[in-house]
Amino acid sequence: SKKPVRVAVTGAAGQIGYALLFRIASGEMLGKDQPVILQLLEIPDEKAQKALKGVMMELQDCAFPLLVGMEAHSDPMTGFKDTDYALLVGARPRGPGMERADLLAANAQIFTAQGKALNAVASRNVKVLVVGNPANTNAYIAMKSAPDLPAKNFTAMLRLDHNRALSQVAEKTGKAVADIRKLCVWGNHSPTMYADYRFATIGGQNVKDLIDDQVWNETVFLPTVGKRGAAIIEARGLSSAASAANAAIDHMHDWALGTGGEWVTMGIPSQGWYGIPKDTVFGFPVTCENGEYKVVEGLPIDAFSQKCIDKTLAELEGEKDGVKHLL
Ligand code: NAX
Repeated sequence: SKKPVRVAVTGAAGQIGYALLFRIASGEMLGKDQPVILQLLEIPDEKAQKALKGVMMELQDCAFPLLVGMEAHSDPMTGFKDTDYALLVGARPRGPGMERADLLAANAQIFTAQGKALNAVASRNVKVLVVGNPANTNAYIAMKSAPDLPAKNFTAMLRLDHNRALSQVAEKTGKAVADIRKLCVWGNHSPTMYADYRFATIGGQNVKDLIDDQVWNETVFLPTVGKRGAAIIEARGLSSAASAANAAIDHMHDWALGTGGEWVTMGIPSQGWYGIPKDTVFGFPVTCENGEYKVVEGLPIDAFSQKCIDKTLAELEGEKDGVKHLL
């Protein structure tokens, strides 16, 4: 049997953590033949640590055959020891009266410390996924704080936006989600993201021809995908959790085990692709193979798409500027 791998999850006692950990432990993320050791991180706060113990009791009660070890931590320097996969879910939410700059600063502190800890103690091949918002900028901060690790190993979650876009296209065309290929989402995990079905196909047919409605694209599709998080909060009274956890599973699963040539979206540090400045953590279409992602290059960018990409990029560059003095 395979050697166990170490999977660290921060914010383990939170909403997303509760929808995520059981699926990692059951093998849905890394495969039904891959034993895992969970390294669970929460803030030192007594209530959070107690809640974490409760989640661990439930994990234990599932008697997952693949769950061969489990640890509770409050310090990333111990929590990330030898970690192979790190899912950074915990972040500082925006409190009442909190300015954007305060939010960026509070999260910069968390992700600087976590980046430094990964740099010091994690596996040299650690694959990092940042879920906690602002996800792209938090991934950028962690990456910049871990100079001894490959920058390409730091990623942000755009997969929920990608999956939301798939479902909207399936609903609009009356086709099955499973048959949609070559869809992608560019940019920041925020309402400015640009979900792009120009290259998408369904059973060999062009989605653009099937829909053929730029007004729908601009006035229904993009706002629906972009504001889906807010719509979930409005309906459920709580932010997306199970769908976010599902997207995190998809992201790590595909990165580790490959996409068989299919496109998915990952937030990754740019190497200059499509004119996105180096190191900006941006959503790109990628394929994955042998544990590595590869950007789909050479796609034509029309004027409308360029405008959308410029807008989401400007937002990200603004966030980057906002944390520059903290790095
Ligand atoms: P919760 O508030 O339910 O849970 C967050 C948990 O993280 C809390 O238990 C908290 O104690 C813990 N935490 C905070 N700082 C920590 C630190 N420094 N180390 C370890 N643990 C820490 O939030 P939840 O609904 O689980 O959402 C978590 C994050 O995901 C939020 O930042 C949220 O905005 C973000 N999201 C990102 C999405 C994406 O697509 N990238 C979508 C869903 C979600 O909104």
